[in-house]
This record gives sequence, structure tokens and C-alpha cells, in this order.
Amino acid sequence: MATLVNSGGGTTSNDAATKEEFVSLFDRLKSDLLSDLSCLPIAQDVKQELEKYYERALTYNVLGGKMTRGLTVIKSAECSLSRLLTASERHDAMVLGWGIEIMQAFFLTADDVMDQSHTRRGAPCWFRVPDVTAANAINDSLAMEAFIYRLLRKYFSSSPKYVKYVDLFLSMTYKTIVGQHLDTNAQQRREGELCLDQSRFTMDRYVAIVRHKTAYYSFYMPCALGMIVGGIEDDAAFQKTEDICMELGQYFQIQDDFLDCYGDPEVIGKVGTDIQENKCSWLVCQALQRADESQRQILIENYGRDDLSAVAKIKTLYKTLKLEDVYAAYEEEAKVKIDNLIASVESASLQSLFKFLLSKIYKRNK
Ligand code: DMA
Ligand code: MG
Ligand code: MG
Ligand code: MG
Repeated sequence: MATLVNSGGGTTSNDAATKEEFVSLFDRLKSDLLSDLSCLPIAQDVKQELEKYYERALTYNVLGGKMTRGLTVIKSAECSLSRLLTASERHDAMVLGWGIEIMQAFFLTADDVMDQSHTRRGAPCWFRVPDVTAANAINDSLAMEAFIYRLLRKYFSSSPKYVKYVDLFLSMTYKTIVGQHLDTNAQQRREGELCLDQSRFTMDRYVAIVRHKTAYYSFYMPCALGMIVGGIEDDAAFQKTEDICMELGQYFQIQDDFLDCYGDPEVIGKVGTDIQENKCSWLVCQALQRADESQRQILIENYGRDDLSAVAKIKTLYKTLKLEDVYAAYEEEAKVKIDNLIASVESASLQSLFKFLLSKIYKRNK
């Protein structure tokens, strides 16, 4: 039985116990997906290979993260109902939570190819694993997307909420894909070569990128899924949730951009590539706003080059421009803005959901 803990406005279950229960459900869902594969009309020996491959792909790519998105579905359902969940509601929320975690894996395996990254969650990116390669990683990303819908079908096809769940996964996928497109194409390519085009790295473009690529699926989606589990139908409540989640998600991605340069790879589990990859990162947008003519020249000559000395020059410029202080001030500003937005939410238990999310990310170092 889950422990009762009063967290702010609503009654929610014990975090550690919930996490343990959530983790233990993964093996069950993985077996569901593998037995689904075993129904395909394929010769036994070939099928064994297939199952073995996907067992490995799922374990490698879905596990090892913080699982905040998945766990937030449960928290959101509890806050929406202002009570502990029944066993069946809890199970629903957990399956949906794993749906987001699989969605995250589907985007990350592709993102690492797109960003030419090296490590993820402390291990080589999936496409860098020698017997995997980008050819498999691309298809595995698509496979993980398909797996989400196999699970939704298995667990919810007879529920009146099925269409809502499917629709939310599809529309969040759509937004994230658009965001990833904007992210990849914020930079200019001249004759196939990346080059820094300062007129394109504006905060307006930045905000559009990060809301689409990160805020929707990482913040709005887990909250909205939990609200559907909790039976909320009021459009205004979803709109308010979206408004707050856009701010939370933007703050979260600014932190991700900061940590790409200043985070400890041992702690964040990945080595940053934003400078080499010419990314429209929050740091470069801030640098462009503050650079004088000669500093602008340093940016133009060195940003987006896969060369250690060029990266070092950019990092030195960031130091000169005191971007670490700019970031510290931004964090405080973001917290005040989000606190005020949260205070404007009518329902005390939804307020506690957003407070929980903010507390998860405020001053994070991983
Ligand atoms: C990631 O943005 C967004 C998605 C949809 C995966 P990113 O490339 O900055 O993420 P990371 O730093 O984790 O590679
Ligand atoms: Mg990336
Ligand atoms: Mg990326
Ligand atoms: Mg990043």
C-alpha cells in the first residue's frame, strides 16, 4: 500500500515507493512488446534473433534516465483527483508514463545521430555501438515510436479514453518533430558548410525551437496525460497547464544548453556538442546580444567548428562575457516568473503539481 504524504494542496503517494513500482512495471511492458513480436509469422530462429535485438534496444535506450516524465504522469493524476489513485488508475498512469519514456528514447536515439553526439546516460550513443550503426538506430527510433502504440492498444483499446491518449501522443510527437526540424535548421549552411548566421540566432527563434522540441513532450504531455487519467475535461485547465509548462520547458532547455557547456559530463552523462554542431543554443544567443565587433568576429570564425581550439576560443569568450553570471540571474528570474504563474492557478492540487516540477529542475546540475 502506498504511503500517504501530504504535499501542498493534494494527497500524493510516496515518491520512492512509486518509483520502485514504476521501474518494476518496465519488465512487464517489455515482455508485452516482445510477445507481440513473437506473434508475427516469422521462422522461429529468425524470431529469436529479433526478440533478442529489441530486448537489448529497449533496455539500452529506455532505461537509465531520471524518469521524471514518466513519474510526472502519476503525480499529475493524483493532483487532478486530489486523492491517492486506485490500483487500476495507478496502473494506467504508469503504462502512460512508460509510453512517454519510450517516446523520449525514440527522440533521443534520432537526436544523437542528428547532433553527432558521443555519449548518452553515461554510455555510447546507440548509433555509436559498433554492431548497431546509424542504419539500425534510425529504424530503432521508428520502432520505439511504433511500440508506444502497441502498448496503448493493448492496455487502452477498450477504454473511452483511448482516443484521447493516442491523440495526445500523436500531437506531441508532431510538435517535437517540428521543434527538432527548427533546431537542425536554425543554422545556415553555405555550400553545404555550417556557418554562424547571427541574424538567425535570435531569442524569438530560440523560444520557438525549445517550446516545440522540449516543452511539449517533456512538461505538457505528462501533466496532460495525468489530467486525462484524473478525468479532467475542462479545456481551460489544459490551457493553463500548457501555459505554465511552456515556461517550465523553456527554463529546462536553457538549463540543458547551459549544462552542455558547463555541466560535468560524469554527472549529466553526456559530452556537449552544441558549439561544434553550430546549435542555436541559449548561450550563443546571449553571447551575440553582448558581443562587440571583435568578439562577434571570434564567434563567426570559431562557432560550429569541430576543432578543440575553436571550441576553447568560444568558451573563453563566454567567460569574458560572464555568461555564467547571466545564467545565474536568468535562473532567478525564471523562478519568480514561474512562481507567479503557479500562484495564478485556481486549483491548489494542480498548483502542487507545478511546484513539484519546478522543484525538480530549479538549479539542477543534471
Ligand atoms: C533535445 O535537445 C530534444 C529532443 C527532442 C531529444 P538536445 O539535443 O539539446 O538534447 P541533448 O542535449 O540531450 O542531446
Ligand atoms: Mg542532442
Ligand atoms: Mg538536438
Ligand atoms: Mg542539449
